[in-house]
Amino acid sequence: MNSKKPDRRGFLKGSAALAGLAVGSIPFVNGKAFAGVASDEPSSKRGVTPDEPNIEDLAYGGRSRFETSDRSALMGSGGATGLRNLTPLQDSIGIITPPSLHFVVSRDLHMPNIDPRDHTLMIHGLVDRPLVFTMEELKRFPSVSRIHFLECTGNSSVYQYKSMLKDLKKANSPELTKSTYVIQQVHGRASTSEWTGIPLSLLLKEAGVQKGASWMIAEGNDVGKHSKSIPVEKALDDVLVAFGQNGEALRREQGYPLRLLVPGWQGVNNVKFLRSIKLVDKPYYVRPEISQYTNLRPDGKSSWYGYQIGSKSLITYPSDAHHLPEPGYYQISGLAWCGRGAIRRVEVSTDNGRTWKDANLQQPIFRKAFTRFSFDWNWDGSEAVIMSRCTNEFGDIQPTMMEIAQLWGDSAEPRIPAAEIVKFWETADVLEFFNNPIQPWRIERDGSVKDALYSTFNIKI
Ligand SMILES: Nc1nc2c(c(=O)[nH]1)N[C@H]1C(S)=C(S)[C@@H](COP(=O)(O)O)O[C@H]1N2
Ligand SMILES: [Mo]
Repeated sequence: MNSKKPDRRGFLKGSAALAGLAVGSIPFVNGKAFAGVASDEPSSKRGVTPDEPNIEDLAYGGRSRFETSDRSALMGSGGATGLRNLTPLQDSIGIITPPSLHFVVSRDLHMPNIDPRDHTLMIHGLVDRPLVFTMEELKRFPSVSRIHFLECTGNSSVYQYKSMLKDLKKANSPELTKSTYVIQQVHGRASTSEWTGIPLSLLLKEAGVQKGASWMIAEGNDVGKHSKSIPVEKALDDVLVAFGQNGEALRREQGYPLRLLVPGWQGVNNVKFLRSIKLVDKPYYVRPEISQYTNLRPDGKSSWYGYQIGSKSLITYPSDAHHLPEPGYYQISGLAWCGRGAIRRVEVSTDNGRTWKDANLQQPIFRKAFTRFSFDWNWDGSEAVIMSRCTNEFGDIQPTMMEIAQLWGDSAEPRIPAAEIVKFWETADVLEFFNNPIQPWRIERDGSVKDALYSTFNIKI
């Protein structure tokens, strides 16, 4: 799955199109990689299986048994309760995350198994006509499909890195340590799907939002009744009441049969198993927006109500799950996204941030969705630090980890003095947010790839 060996002939044919690449001087992937298995071996040894699929394979298809990429379940909890299964971004292909690999964050260990015939959505509070919809009624409304990323508020935080170290220490398994990667464990709370649902604005129009209603409280039907305050302005803008994901019904772990999809906003807003929307005149200070999912400021207070995910990019290949077999040509590939709009530009540095060059962006580019970028690179075999940074359509540039602390909050909030940033992250036992740092990966001489960001903090667990 992680192997990215280009087919030699196909590659050479296409190589004329690679601008700026001195093709003649590149030691391409050498031929032995394609020698395959000696033909006198019995077919059973070559892994050849009978060609007849069984009826279950055809009724609802599964992947080839040779594909093993998965959402690891063990890591990432750091002792917190709930479900956390992380997208293997190291294996990501294109921009869409298959439902089976979409990350899962649920604050309950329980997961509702809802019969859609029993499920209803109530819209009430400050409305002219309180309404209750069955799933059947909801599906009669005109629906839309949109490609959007979903990212957990705490993705890519130093806290997640600490959690990973804690989990590994607890498990005390060298095997596990070897197969646990920063790209998945720290960054894997982000996925992109085509979501299908009804614009919430339509349903709110049906109910008639009253004048004083400035917020809505969305509530899910899980044991903990996960709830979130959301401004009506956003609700009327681009929020969906979604029942579909990548061409099929939502998966159970993604909130079957109905969830809120709040494009570009932190994951916590995207209430799964959605059963109630109450229009109100102020935020309700519910648990996930008060005691959790807020930033602790240096003055001990918490910064409250940050919503939008900033400009963010990440090289997914090569990353710390990969190994480069030899010097030569590699296509660096990665994902960029932003909660405010479309990605306009991605730059890549292969010399530890000294110089930057534009990457290619895969078209079409969707707003508030993963954008795939690629960059042709000839690795000369010496130690190299590679990284990407992106810019959105408004000119917002992805920051470094050091810059993030200074960007926190607005003028009303104290920023962390530059000299105290490192200490703050190393010692604060909080889940920090607005985590869109530039992620450097270090390629070592032996071809191994290491995280060159989180591991530089002196973290004691
Ligand atoms: N009902 C319910 N909705 C929920 C949650 C939850 O625990 N219960 N977790 C929230 C959080 S914190 C995140 S990051 C997203 C994750 O969505 P996913 O599991 O579909 O990836 O769902 C949000 N919606
Ligand atoms: Mo989350």
